[in-house]
Amino acid sequence: MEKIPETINVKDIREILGIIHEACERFQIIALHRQLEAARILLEEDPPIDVAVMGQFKAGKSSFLNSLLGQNVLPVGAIPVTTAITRLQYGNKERALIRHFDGRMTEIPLSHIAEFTSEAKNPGNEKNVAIVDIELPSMRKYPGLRLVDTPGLGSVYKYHQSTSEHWLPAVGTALLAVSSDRPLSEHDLNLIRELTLHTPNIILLLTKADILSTEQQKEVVSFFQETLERELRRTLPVYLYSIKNNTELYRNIVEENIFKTICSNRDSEFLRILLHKTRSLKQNCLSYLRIALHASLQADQNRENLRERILNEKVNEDLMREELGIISREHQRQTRSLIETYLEQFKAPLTKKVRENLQSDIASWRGNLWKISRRYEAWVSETLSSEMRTISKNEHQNFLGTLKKSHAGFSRSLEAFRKFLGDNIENVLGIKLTEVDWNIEVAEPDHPDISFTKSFDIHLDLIWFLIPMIVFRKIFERHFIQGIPKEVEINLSRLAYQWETSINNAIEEMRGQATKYIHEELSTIESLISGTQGQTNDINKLIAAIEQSNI
Ligand SMILES: Nc1nc2c(ncn2[C@@H]2O[C@H](COP(=O)(O)OP(=O)(O)OP(=O)(O)O)[C@@H](O)[C@H]2O)c(=O)[nH]1
Ligand SMILES: [Mg+2]
Repeated sequence: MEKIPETINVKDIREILGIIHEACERFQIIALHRQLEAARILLEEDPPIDVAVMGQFKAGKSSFLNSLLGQNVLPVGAIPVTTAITRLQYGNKERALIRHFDGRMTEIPLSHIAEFTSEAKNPGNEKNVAIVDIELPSMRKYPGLRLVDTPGLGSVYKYHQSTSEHWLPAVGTALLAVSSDRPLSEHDLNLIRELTLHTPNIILLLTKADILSTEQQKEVVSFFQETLERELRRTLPVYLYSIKNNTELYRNIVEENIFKTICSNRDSEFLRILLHKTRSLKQNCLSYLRIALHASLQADQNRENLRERILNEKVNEDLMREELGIISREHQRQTRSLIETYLEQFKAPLTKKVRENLQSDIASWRGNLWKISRRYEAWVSETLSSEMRTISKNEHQNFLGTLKKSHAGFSRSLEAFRKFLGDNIENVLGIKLTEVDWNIEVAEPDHPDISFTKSFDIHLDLIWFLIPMIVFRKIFERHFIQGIPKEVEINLSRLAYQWETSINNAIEEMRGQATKYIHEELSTIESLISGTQGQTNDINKLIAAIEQSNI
């Protein structure tokens, strides 16, 4: 007999049933719904213990119950009869309540129950009877119990079998009726296996014992035990019954050993049954969850494989970053010399032009050396700034070589990346990556702010008061004019430097765009591949929670 550990209480059962319920909902374990519902009803409604008589059709189930009650309440017959689950419990007056599948309930006189529970009057359960509840004063002798008559198994009426099987998870104690003329079939063994999931109490009832001699009865009983031992590795109590011979004797034995025992320990029996159902649910739920876990692990593995095959070394983000970095550095390095080389052609004509202008302008400048020097500085600054602005405005399109080349480099690199990624996705998943416009916008470099600053080496003008201009004027004029080529060179070089900074910044900006494209694309793909993940953890948590329960 299954022991109830002292530490077990209803709270623990409620808790584990809650977890099992959650698991069933989460993973659609429909197979356990009936079992879970049966346990929930026991827990929430504390109903009487359902002592159900089950077994093959025509085994004498209904006859046995009538005989027990000393009253012909249930319809019996030589052909398959019982068509609906019929529960009998104590009530101070006789009455019968028909519960229909649609929730309707009707009360009928007890004498009319065959209209609803027999195949002859309710063929194929056309009246949609879910359960018939009968209340009888004679049930007073079985307090806390409900006797349940069930449709027989194995007859031509498949509906009878499915009705009983559907009800099975609700069973409290099972009396398996086996007729003396058909001792223990494969059906009976299967029923025992099934019952084992739902109740700790299975008792064999050898009905129609009158058709066997005492010797044959003994033979049948030992045949039962041997078969059970061999097939199921267990023994079960066996009781005899007959409505024809020695009925009184059989009834007393059955009442004393089965019914009285249950009635006098109703509460602990009830808890034992609930505990059995809960443990069975626990085991079943665990085995379903292990299947789910297996599938989930497989899915994780598949996802990991997919990930590796799609995001392989060719579409590796770090490598792409590196490649884009190389492209930008390679071109940025050349920007300055490219511009300087281009500007070379302006040097001589510009020098010539500025010199000539200075020559003609300087003759009219008056004042001492200090004044003429300031004038010179202002003149050079103004003239060259304006020349540089003109060159910058007219020629800057010719400075953009490295910008254009790096744009082409980035675009090629992105295109190759996108192709590898697309090919991988197509190979692995068989789907095409949608075309996207991956053009890098050419960043327009800022126009540098061109302005000239003073660039004298020797500050002769600081000693202007010592120098008589009347004598040295020509020398200084020559000195200023000779300084022009250097001024032109410095200005052109500065122009080149300013454009270099601006262009290289633009290249850098394009590299940023390309890196961002790649990052976003890979993150998207990655999250799509691993999007469905997360079940493994949840399943493991549920398994652990169920295993930890001390039920
Ligand atoms: N000889 C003998 N016949 C019995 C005994 N009990 C029942 N019968 C007969 O067996 C037949 C079937 O009895 P039921 O009680 O209708 O059997 P059941 O198991 O309820 O049948 P279903 O409801 O169709 O599954 C009837 O003809 C009964 O008279 C018994 O103890 N001895
Ligand atoms: Mg019957």
